[in-house]
Amino acid sequence: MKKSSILFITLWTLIFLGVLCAHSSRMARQHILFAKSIELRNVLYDTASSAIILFKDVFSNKELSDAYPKIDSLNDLWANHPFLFDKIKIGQAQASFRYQYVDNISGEKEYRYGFIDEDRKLNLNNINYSDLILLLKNVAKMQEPAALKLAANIIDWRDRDDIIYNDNYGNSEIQAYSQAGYNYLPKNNLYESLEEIILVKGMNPEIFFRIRDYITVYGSGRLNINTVSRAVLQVKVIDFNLVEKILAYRAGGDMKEGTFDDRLFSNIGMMVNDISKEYDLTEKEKNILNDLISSNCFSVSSAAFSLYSTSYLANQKRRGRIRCVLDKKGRIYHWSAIY
Ligand SMILES: [Ca+2]
Ligand SMILES: [Ca+2]
Repeated sequence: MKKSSILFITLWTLIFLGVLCAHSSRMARQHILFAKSIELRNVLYDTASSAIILFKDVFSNKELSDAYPKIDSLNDLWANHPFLFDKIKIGQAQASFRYQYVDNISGEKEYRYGFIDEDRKLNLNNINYSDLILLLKNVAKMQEPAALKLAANIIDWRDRDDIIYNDNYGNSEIQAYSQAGYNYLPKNNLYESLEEIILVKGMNPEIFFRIRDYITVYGSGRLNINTVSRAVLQVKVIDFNLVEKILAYRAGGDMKEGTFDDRLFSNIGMMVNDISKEYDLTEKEKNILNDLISSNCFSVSSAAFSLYSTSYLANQKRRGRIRCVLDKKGRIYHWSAIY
């Protein structure tokens, strides 16, 4: 009897100890995971700080060493420089400012290391109705009637009035949103983030994913002719041959973007002259360009830049990503982290 009760107590003690052990090892694991997520969060913050310092350095060096410091182009250091922007040491961790670039001449995709300028994209806060329709038709592959409606809705979101844009009957935005089952109204103010466009009536994730690389809410509101992408140029210029000539002029003899022989547009007023040195422009093409130049839609520099960074903790698979939009002075307009 005595023996069996000792056995009983021993068994229970063992079970208790076992449970205790399992519990504390689980606790310990949770502690380690928690510490690592704090570590990752710290690394992401440190990555953002390093990015801003590196970025400001690149531009202060550009002021000193670049023959055209006021011009931002695809062969600048900020656009692609693996030595500066890949495998950046941040304490025990490592970060990479990598993004996928599509060459506008060959259509080939490649990874580049650095920043993407926002002034190569159409600005949601000043894009006009006809450009929006073209963007939705060309890039989002929408049919004309649907593109017309959505373009109007995108403008209605930011315009101050409550009347549907370009509507013959002067129908109300408020009525349209409530009839479609939305429990909110158009903002009637400027877009502050890119994702805000998802709230617009008729917008869906599929359309958004197709156009998101070509639209922005940051930057000067003018298109940097040295960096603007083919799809955006096609919306703005329309004439296919003229788009080809602008891109070919920019890419230089090797017909590749972001290389040493790229040609810069240094003065918007000289664009027609510059292109004419390499390619014959028809009278129609010259008129198109001159109209665009006088509407003041182009510039030769960029005012905002995006960073996509992936950080890896040392010797681990854990990683986090940040997106950051900043200007040359290091002012941050947007910051988000994905753990
Ligand atoms: Ca409105
Ligand atoms: Ca080139």
